[in-house]
Amino acid sequence: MTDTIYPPSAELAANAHADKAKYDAMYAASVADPEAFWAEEGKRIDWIKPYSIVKNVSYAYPDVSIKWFEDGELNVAANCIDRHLETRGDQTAIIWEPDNPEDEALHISYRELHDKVCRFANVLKSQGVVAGDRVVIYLPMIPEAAYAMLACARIGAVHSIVFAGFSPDALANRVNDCGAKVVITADEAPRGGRKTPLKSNADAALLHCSDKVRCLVVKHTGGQTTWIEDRDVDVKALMEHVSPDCPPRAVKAEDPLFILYTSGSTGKPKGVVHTSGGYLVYAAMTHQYTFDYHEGDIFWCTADVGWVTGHSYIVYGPLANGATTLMFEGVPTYPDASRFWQVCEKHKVNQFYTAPTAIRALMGQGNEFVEKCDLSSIRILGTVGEPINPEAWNWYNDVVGKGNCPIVDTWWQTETGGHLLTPLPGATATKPGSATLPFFGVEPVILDPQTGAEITETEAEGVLCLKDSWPGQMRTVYGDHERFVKTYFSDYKGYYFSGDGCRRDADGYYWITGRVDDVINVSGHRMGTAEVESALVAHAQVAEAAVVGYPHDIKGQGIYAYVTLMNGVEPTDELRSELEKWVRTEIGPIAKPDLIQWAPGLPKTRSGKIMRRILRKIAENDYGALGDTSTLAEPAVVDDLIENRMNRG
Ligand code: 6R9
Repeated sequence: MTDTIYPPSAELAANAHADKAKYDAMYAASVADPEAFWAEEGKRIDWIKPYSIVKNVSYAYPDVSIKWFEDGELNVAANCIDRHLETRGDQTAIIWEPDNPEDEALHISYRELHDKVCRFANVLKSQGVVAGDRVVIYLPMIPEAAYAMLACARIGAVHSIVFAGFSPDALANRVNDCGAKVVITADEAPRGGRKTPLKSNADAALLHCSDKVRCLVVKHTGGQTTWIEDRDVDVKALMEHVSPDCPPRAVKAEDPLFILYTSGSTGKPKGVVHTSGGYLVYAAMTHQYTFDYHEGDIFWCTADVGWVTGHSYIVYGPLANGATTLMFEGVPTYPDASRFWQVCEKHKVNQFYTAPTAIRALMGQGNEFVEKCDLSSIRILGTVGEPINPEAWNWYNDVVGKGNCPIVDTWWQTETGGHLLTPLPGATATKPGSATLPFFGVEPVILDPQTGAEITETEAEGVLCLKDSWPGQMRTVYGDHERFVKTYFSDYKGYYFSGDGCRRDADGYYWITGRVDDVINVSGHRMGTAEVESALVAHAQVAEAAVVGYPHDIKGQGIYAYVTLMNGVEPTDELRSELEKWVRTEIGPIAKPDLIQWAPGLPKTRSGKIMRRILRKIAENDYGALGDTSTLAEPAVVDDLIENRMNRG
């Protein structure tokens, strides 16, 4: 099969930050002499104290240590706000589009952003938050989420955003793991016309946290909430009273900027730590090149700030570049399936960045929702979060982009801080479904999963690793450096292991084939199968559970749970819905199993390990090829699961 190739138009190449010749030359320079390359690129942000050491990295197991610009000092918020005041104080920094299209959008200028962030920072200080303290942010997609992030950065506090769709339990676990001093939340989160009671979720979570944790509440909808004197603080009211002055605090390049929890192959989410200097340089640089961002462009990333994509490409990257960034409170299908396109038309969006799951869902609604909107402002389309199937890619290209907008399929991770594999709009010919080529300074390698040897032939298939560091790389797992080393550097010594499988074609293009560990990707959200399993077995009537992913038309992967009930418990449809509800409340709606199959037994090795490989095959209806089943303790279990697969629902 030959792939269709879409080269950049001559016009785009001529006006872009990089054409092919520049990409080739700059890429070669970036890997030939990373120190010199990043010494120069580091200057794209302002330093209070310039760095003299650029890179100090060891991938050597077990003494992994990653430092960039380590003797430099800066302030991230000053880079995202203050340095723009003189030249673009009145330019819009953030356009906020509310859930309900009848409500008014906000245009927040850099000057206003400065005022709000300084006040928010002073509110944090008034609650005793000092540099190095952790602040959990549990907010909807409202401007206060960006103010809170930047306020933390301004005073050197470390934020940890918990996605507003997560349950009280998930919130409590994160507050406790990072030892947060305050939790910032809102009364309610409107989304798609419905309201989530965020404050009451926070109340429920805080029952399981130290009673010293303060709760800062943004009154957003004005909905009723309980109020605990001495613990709860009305943020907006206090912002009116505090001073609008808050000098940015100089922090070291390697001081943490944020912690973001993400799912791994074992039960407990990991607190991914990103630091200040390298992260900001990398977020800003990738935002500029990948989206070919130019002065005056309106940039829209549809992610939630609860995910890394929102951190790097709604807040830090765009604001460091002085862009206008759009923040959307709602969902793609409310009030109807044209909402994304209406917002693009209304705000004249130039770069639009979303996830394949949203593209597939909208594609299913028909072209008329797109065609009735004027999308002529859009120049670049982007995708992130999971592999995009060529059908969705082509629809995005033809129907949304009218064949004129390059698609940047960006492969990266919470751990990587910014794009690692991506086309550049003016430089890279694209192929539907491929994340194409490495960004500057990034050295991907494909290893044989069994031997760990690097496959040097151009055409290769195996696991995707990185040979050396880039400034946006995570530095550690919060509170557990050993886990960091074990997770990413122990399987393939000397490399960063991404957890993804990958193929490299004859042109050297990379094609991500999906996770090779027990992580599944549901609508672009990472779920550890172990997390869902431990939620299920926490139910009194469940004896055992095994969770795998299976192909799902819209979500990419769906969650398939095999559940063994306690002796004597009847499998009923009521119990099935109860378990679905149970997982929703234990973790959050995104973790609800799509299918539950009752399993009297699970296939295990003689040492008691569940053979998920077999369960995945059954979930995929691929039982002709179960592979080696000779190590099974009780082979009959498998026949039973195949026979009874129709009782899944
Ligand atoms: C940014 C983000 C990371 C995992 C990653 C991979 C998958 C992300 C992708 C992609 C194919 C792309 N992934 N982008 N797979 N093509 N363009 O999504 O971070 O939530 O940590 O997920 O998502 O499997 O390992 P995160």
